[in-house]
Amino acid sequence: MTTAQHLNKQFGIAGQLSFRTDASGLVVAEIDNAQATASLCLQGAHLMSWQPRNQDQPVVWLSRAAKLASGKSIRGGAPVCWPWFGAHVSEAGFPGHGYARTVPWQVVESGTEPNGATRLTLRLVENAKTRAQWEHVCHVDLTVIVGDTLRMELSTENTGTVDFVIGEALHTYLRISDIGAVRVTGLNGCEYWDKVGGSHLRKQDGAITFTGETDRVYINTAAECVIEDDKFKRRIHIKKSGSLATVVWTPWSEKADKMGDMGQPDGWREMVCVESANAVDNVVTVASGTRHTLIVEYRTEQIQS
Ligand code: TA6
Repeated sequence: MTTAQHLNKQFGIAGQLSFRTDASGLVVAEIDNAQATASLCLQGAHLMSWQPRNQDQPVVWLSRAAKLASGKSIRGGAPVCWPWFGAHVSEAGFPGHGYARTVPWQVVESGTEPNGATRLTLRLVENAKTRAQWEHVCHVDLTVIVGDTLRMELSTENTGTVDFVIGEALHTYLRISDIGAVRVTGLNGCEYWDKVGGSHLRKQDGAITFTGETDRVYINTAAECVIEDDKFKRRIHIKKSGSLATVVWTPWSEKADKMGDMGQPDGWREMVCVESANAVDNVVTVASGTRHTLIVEYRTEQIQS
């Protein structure tokens, strides 16, 4: 029996949740319920797509050039950045945004919520490779609850005897009509590290609009963000808890071309990242014997014309 067959037997839910083996050999969970569809690659606990049935367009964006491959990150979806965000503080050879998104996770629970949404929980599988980059003893779980809203809970439990510090993010790519036509609200007045052309501390004035590469880490903010998309006649609400940093990113054309996996033509114009994080000034100390959980809920709202 294959892994997918075992998972279908133990965690599958008829008419809602099934597991399949992708051509790459990676296992993918497919969620298809009355409220929404979603897919999640078990490697990295990487949610790749989410589309409520009342939406003409996906809400979570996946590059048309996204490739599933063992040990490689997937372009788009909601990559799990853990146990550090960005470059490792001292080890240049360690992967950017941590290793969690490129290692195996195992399914630990599935179920149906009272409102009919589908719940799936995965746990990062520690091994010699992960311990070589992170010596702390802990459990890292991701729970996704898929319905006409999407809830993601990234939980770090320190089961060891020593406190440790993590950086983390749900690095979510949201599907938009066009990067030049949307604005992000909710961060007015917040300080942010502008990472384009160095690293400069600035203050947000009004809504965020996009005219070029934008790579900002907003700090000390628990604010709900909204992506206002007049062309798609929708707002995407991003409400978080357990997170004090929000990252807003578009690579724009030159960086997108260099990355080579944003999908043609101009796939980069169809996405913006609004990432719920704990990073830079807002890394988190997880004391021995405690648990820290970062929670994000995404929902859409139609804009009446
Ligand atoms: O979150 C923004 C960012 O840190 C950018 O600087 C850019 O590197 C982006 O993440 C994508 O990173 P990735 O490792 O997924 O290519």
